[in-house]
Amino acid sequence: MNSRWAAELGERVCAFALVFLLGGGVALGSPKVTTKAQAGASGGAQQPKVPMAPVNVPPSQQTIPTVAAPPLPPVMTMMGPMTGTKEACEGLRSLKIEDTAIEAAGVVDTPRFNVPNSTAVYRNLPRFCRVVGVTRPAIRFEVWLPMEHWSGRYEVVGNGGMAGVVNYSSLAGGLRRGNATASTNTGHANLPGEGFDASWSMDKPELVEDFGHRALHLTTVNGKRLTREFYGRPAKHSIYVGCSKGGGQGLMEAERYPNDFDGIVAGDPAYNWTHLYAGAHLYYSQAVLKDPESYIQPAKVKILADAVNRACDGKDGFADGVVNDPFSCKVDLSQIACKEGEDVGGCFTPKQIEVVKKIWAGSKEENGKQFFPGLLPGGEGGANGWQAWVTGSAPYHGTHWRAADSFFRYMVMGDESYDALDFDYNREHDRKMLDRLAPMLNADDADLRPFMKRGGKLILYHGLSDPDISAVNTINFYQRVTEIVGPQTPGFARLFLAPGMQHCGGGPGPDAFDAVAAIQRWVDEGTAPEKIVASHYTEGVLDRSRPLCPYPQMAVYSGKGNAVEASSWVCKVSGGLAKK
Ligand SMILES: [Ca+2]
Repeated sequence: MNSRWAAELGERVCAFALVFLLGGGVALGSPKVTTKAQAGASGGAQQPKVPMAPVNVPPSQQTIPTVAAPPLPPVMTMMGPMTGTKEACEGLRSLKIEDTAIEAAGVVDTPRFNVPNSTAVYRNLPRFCRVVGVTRPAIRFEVWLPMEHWSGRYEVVGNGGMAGVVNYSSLAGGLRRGNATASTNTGHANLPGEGFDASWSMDKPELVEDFGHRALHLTTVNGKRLTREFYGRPAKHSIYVGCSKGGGQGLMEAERYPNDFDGIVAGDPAYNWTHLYAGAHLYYSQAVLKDPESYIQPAKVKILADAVNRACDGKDGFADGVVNDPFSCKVDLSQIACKEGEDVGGCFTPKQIEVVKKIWAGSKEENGKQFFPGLLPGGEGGANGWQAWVTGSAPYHGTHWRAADSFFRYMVMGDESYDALDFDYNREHDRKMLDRLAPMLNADDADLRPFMKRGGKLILYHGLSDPDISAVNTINFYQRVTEIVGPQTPGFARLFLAPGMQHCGGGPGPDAFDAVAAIQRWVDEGTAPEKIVASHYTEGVLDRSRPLCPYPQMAVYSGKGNAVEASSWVCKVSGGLAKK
């Protein structure tokens, strides 16, 4: 009953295209990274965590503004109050913004901030003016404005999962960079702790529109206005930073509102939303939940991960647990298949082998066209790997299923009793119900020429071991941009693939890197990133660094120097990407 798309069987042959390279030094012995992007769901437990936004910012960037502070203008504005002061902050309460109520505006003097209705606390914050507002109908937003040492920049941060909360973690990150920073809940509140909750969308198409693009755009515009009023001058530059849903929001902005930002960082982007939900979240779930025999017990994920590493880890020259080139990785799954009479607890049954093949192959339409790409081999293990997303701790606990279940029940079908396992994209009614959401949710128009022409810069990144959204999906987007824009593409848009990184962080590969500093340099100085150095920490200790390279290059060992240091690696086109 679940033959939605004919899954391609047969050996997984990773023959896409890519590559990376580069070298660069990272100071070994840096302090512990604390803002490694938080990858999604915890092992399919009851409360999956949503990938909150971005960010991979090294600790050095977290507490010290990266840019020397320009002097604040000691002038009275025509508006009255002194700019950048307590009075100016509190004066923002009376600012008139269309359809918007400013609920609060005041200075946060302590270095810590307690998140409302939460136990979360952010420390080591500089003094800031905190503005809280609501734009009709229910777009809640906050803007945090540094009281001193403003970088002159304006930053908007994105969301994770189904959003529904202001992203305080990323607000804190932007503030520490010295940026005036804004975040929105995208127009609805989620059920507490349920990051993929879509029940708010039931029969509320206007809220879906807000979630899809309107809330972030209006917050961007309104936050710019507040920034200008507070400092008495507009920001020199505006940037956007987000991962997952946040990455998709970044592409939505570049496509639909190209004048909003000078620079955009879009990580692991959920951009073709309806395809992602039907062709990945649901498709992978339909495979693993098809019948009790198809379910892969979480303890078996390690068997698969080990088989992948045996086949492909060492091919890049280093058996370090990271498959650098999943596009050249072929895994003979018969090696983990149960032998006659073997205890099935330690091997894969024929049905389980079929599930792995389906997930690697991805979903297809009836005509054979790829609907959404499959996951790449590598990095399946660990708490944020397949165990979190694909298998869950038990059937129906994987995050792919949790996401699909709520989305199809409430947003697609508007029927609380709907069972998403029954969805079939090849059935006309089902396809229509899904596709009607595409204009509101999808950001898959690869014609980024308006954004390029206004001088916009785009950094895309994606973890090659992402068990949520296949990195191939982002490669496909970048290739489409290149087809439209041509050889000028790297002059304004670059894609960095991160080997061994899972969803927005985590995994065996280096996952701590500062894409924000790279976009700021590109925007401020016009210097395009030739590489971005990524670091890997084990229990807070830096043990490896590696350059991330602009697609289609990949990092290749130079042949000299210590392989754990980024300076020993160069960026060049090779491996599976070179063959594409
Ligand atoms: Ca390796």
